[in-house]
This record gives sequence, structure tokens and C-alpha cells, in this order.
Amino acid sequence: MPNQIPPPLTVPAEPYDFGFDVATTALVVIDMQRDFVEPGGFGELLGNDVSPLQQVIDPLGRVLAAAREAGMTVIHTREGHRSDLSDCPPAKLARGNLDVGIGDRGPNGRILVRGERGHDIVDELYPLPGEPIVDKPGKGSFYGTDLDAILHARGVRRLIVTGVTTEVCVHTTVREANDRGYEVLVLSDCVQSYFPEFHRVALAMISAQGGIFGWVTPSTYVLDALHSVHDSAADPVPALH
Ligand code: C5J
Repeated sequence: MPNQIPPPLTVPAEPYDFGFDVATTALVVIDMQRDFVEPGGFGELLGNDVSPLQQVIDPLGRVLAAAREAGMTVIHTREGHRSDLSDCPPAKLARGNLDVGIGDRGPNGRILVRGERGHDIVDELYPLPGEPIVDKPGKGSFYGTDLDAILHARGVRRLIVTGVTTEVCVHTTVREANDRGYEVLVLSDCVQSYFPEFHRVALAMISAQGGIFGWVTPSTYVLDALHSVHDSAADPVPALH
């Protein structure tokens, strides 16, 4: 076994403590788009109540601020398609037999189409200049995107995953990341689903069997860890005599 230096930050998690550092970890914010989180979007068109998803905005906003202050890589994703829908598989377009579906006009513009208001990220969590936005055609954040290349270029090996929905785009991304060798921590109060039972079981599936896909913890532990980085950076340097 090669000697491994343990990561300097450790948080309690299921199924056991998760170690990470700021330099090799990225915060990934998945699909916090109006089309999923606000009325009039794709989520509501599918018959869902979107209000549970709005509960993650506050805790996720706090994690986002702490990650930015600590200097951690932050990556945002958006699910959606080219305006001519040429990257949308016919099966995805047809799914659900919807009267109004992907590419059709809704209150926030054309549904899940890039450049439309509904496709974009909610104001509260809007990316800062320099934070990569990964536009993805599918549920997973790696499929059909350059996310892996971006992470490799930055030396990122661990992901702290947040966003919506727990059992769809979050889960698919966690599985894709796990198979690519990333260590993944999911923040239980910063992910949500239209279905409480799916949310609960999806989180349980990640940490079961010794962490078969990764780790799960509430955001408070990660906030404390990130604040400790920021606080120690702010400590005055002792004077040399
Ligand atoms: C869905 C997503 N649920 N971001 N997308 O269609 O989870």
C-alpha cells in the first residue's frame, strides 16, 4: 500500500467519516434551475409539487458561500437542450405523452431549452464569473459533457454533491462519479426530490453496503469544516523576532 497523507478536513458521515481538502474537492450544484424548482417549469408540468425543492435553496446557499470563501472549486450543472433539440433523444422527447413537454413554450420560455429563462439557475444560487457551468443533455453530469476533463484539469478527486432531484440527476451523477473513481459526499439537506420516499431511499442507497456509491451527511458538518479553513487563513501570522 502506498503511504497516503490523510486529508486535513474530516466530517462525520454515513457510513463513516469523510476526509477531504479544499484543493482536491469540488462542490457540485446540480440542476438548481427554474424549470425544476419554480412553478411553470418541467417539474410542475410533470404533475409535481415543486415546493419541497425550494427548501434546499437556503442551506445550499450557505454551503455555496462557505465553499467560495474557502477557495474550493464550484461547478454548476443544468439539464437542457439545444434550441433545435438536435441533442435530445427522441425517446426523451416522447416520454410521458405530455401535451406540453421539452421544447414547448411555458411561462418561463421553452422548456429545458438552453438560453431560456426556465432553463437557467435560480437567482439565489447563480454562478459567479469563473465558476464552470456544465450543460448536460441527460440526467448524469458526466454523460455528454466535459465535466470529467474540467475536474482532471483542476486535480479534483472528491465531490461534494448538492442539487435536485435526489433520485434522478443527483443519483445518476453520483453513480457516474463513483465509477470514474471520485469519492463523493452528498449533503442530505442540500438535495431534494418531489417524492419524500424516493429522497429518503436514494440517500440510504448511496451510503449502504459500506458506502457503495459514497457518503451522506448534513451540511452543517461541512459548513463547520469550511469555516475552519477560512478562519485559519484569517489568523494573523505570528511576528518573527
Ligand atoms: C429530472 C433532474 N428530475 N435534474 N431532472 O428530470 O433530476
